[in-house]
Amino acid sequence: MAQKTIEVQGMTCGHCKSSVEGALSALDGVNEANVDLEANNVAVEYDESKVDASSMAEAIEDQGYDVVK
Ligand code: 9UX
Repeated sequence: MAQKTIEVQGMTCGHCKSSVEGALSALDGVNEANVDLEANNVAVEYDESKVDASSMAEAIEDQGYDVVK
């Protein structure tokens, strides 16, 4: 299982946190997603053989947030 911290802009409240965590968790291969609102990032634990960084970024952007690349 791989781990990665993705920087995300625009998450300000608990609902933002839930949206991003929910969108990532819905992807096949994502085991765990945990948003840190103060740090503006999301820590993900995922299976590299099933999901990659660009699909995770896309899922976050679909929720209306900007991923820092
Ligand atoms: Mo509350 Mo988070 O309006 O965008 S959902 S700040």
